[in-house]
Amino acid sequence: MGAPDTICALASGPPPSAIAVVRVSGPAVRNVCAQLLASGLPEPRRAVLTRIQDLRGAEVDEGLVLFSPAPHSYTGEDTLELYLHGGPAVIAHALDALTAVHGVRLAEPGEFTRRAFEAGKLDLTEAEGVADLIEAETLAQKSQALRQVSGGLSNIYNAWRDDLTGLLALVEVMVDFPDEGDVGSGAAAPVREGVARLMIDVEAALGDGGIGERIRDGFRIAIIGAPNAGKSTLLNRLAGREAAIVTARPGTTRDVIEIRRVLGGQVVWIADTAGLRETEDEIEAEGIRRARMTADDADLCIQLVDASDPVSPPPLPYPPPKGIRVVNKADLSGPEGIAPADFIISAKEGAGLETLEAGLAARIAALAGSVESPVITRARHREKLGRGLAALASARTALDQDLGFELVAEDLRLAIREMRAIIGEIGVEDILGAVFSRFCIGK
Ligand SMILES: Nc1nc2c(ncn2[C@@H]2O[C@H](COP(=O)(O)OP(=O)(O)O)[C@@H](O)[C@H]2O)c(=O)[nH]1
Ligand SMILES: [Mg+2]
Repeated sequence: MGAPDTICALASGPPPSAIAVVRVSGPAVRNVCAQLLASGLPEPRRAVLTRIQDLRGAEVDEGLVLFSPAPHSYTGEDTLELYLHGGPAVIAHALDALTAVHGVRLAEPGEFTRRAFEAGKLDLTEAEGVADLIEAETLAQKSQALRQVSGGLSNIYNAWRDDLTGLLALVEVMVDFPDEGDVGSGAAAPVREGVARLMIDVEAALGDGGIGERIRDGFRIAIIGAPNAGKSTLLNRLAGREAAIVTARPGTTRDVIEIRRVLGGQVVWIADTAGLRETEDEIEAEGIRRARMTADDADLCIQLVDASDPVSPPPLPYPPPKGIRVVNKADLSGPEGIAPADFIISAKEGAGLETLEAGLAARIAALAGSVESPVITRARHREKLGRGLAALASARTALDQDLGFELVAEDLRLAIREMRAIIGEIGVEDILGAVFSRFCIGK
């Protein structure tokens, strides 16, 4: 295997900006310094002000540079950072000058972090945390990502892996020396206890209501109700724009329309859905099927009722706290005509909207606060942890039914594999591309 390419990229935001940070990492960094910096190779980890030029000697800019020699850098390789004036022409000239040096090319998205992962600077959950931190929009997303970057999840998964490895060692002794001492139910007891204890912890992590994923990806609120109840009007109000088409004609909304906003300190997706009614129309029927799916999947479901509609609303299956009964078109009806509701609004005129928003925000905030530090922040973790739990359950069955320690050992090995896959110790090739390609370039 030859030396890896040296990569470079703009690491700061799009120009123009006050300062642009260009990052270079790899074995050619020392050449870059020798050929492009008037200062030559800067003293390690010291900001140095220098003229930067291209290979023909034309000035690129004057700015600070920072050299971090391997292995004490983000990527574990020799790394150079250039702090330039943040104009598009400066950045373009700098990247041209860098890539003209032998062995230097532009970086792929996430390639710096991928190198950090491959150098063992970060495990996979920490690298995922880096991506989440860069994309974090709410404080809740930020603190969850930061905890993940600093090993908050790795510590838990590592501890489970280590516990499992300890149990496996006990079981392997019993496989290897079945006739020695008091092997049998007595010797199996600590294994049985260990498996039971781990199952409780893993079940608790899996039973978190998906809060970690919701904080990261957004909570979900569905608006459901009869045609013409004013669902689309309410969505537009909550969006602050005309996201959905509003007409007096029932059955206008056929697909699920979602808007994204911050509510109660959390990212929230609010979905407008097709009105629930019996219909012969194939497209509308599909819309209604999607409406039910969206509602099933939602954390909160606004069940919208038209105060002026004498027809009784369709069955609304979600009890509180998920189901929130909202009566709309209060402007068309005297207070005496209004059925009991959690909120009474006029989506068209805006009455009661602030109270409704505050109520939704409080419910979302309560949901988000219901789990202190979620262990699972992505579907990837949930899937693997679920498989780990299944392997533990199988180990318990093998112990209970005395099916032999070989089987127990095999199940424990499976569970260990799942933990190691979560932190990226094994089986990562297929997912690495997926994880890192979603990073921005320069990270
Ligand atoms: N008077 C009154 N009309 C409303 C109110 N909300 C919606 N509408 C009207 O009811 C009709 C149906 O609204 P729309 O939002 O399309 O209902 P959807 O079918 O539930 O999405 C439209 O003509 C709206 O202008 C309201 O609060 N008061
Ligand atoms: Mg509609």
